[in-house]
Amino acid sequence: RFKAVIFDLDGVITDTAHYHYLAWKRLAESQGVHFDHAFNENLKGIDRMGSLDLILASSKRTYTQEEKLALADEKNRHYQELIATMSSADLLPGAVRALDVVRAAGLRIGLASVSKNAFTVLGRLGITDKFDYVVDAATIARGKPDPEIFLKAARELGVAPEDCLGVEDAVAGVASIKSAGMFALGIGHPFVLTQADVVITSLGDFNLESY
Ligand code: B16
Ligand code: MG
Repeated sequence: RFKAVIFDLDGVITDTAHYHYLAWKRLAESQGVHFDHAFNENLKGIDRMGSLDLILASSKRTYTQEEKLALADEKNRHYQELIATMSSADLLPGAVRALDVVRAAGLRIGLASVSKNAFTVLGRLGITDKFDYVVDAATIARGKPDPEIFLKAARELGVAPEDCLGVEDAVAGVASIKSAGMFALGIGHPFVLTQADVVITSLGDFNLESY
């Protein structure tokens, strides 16, 4: 019944969430801010400057815009070091099979990641050519939970939002899909992704016919 499937990248196709965690942890601790996995959950799907603001809200001092940009840059350089050695071994279980099932069913395939490193990560994973359209995060004004990124993907794929299935692991991402008027498939836990229409543990359980 769908005409397109639009995937999130981090946490759905590959576990870059762990690399973001390591890079943010080092940055936060350099500013005297405690950082753990629970806090990292709040950052999933949130863009770079938005994530930095959430971290610095726990700092004792205030920061100028220039200082913030420098810190965001520092985090990104560390993140890029971490992802430089990624390969197809970093694909999450079921990811390639899900992409191939969608392709075989004749549906369009999009990628809606707010990460400005998404093209690099797709290249390292070796799956760039599996997508009909990849949103360039640099062209998006409002990050998730705003619907902009999923709506842009649908428009570029030439498919109406109600004919799209969105796949997301983050609370903010599922909210973005739902406010775009799409069907939301959550990857994770139903207690966390309460807004999703269906939640599965990983793409290993992806079954296009059942949504
Ligand atoms: P970058 P997604 C998001 O990607 C991540 O979930 C989030 O943790 C990260 O801060 C954001 O990308 C920005 O990434 O610093 O590389 O531009 O989940 O939308 O694929
Ligand atoms: Mg994600």
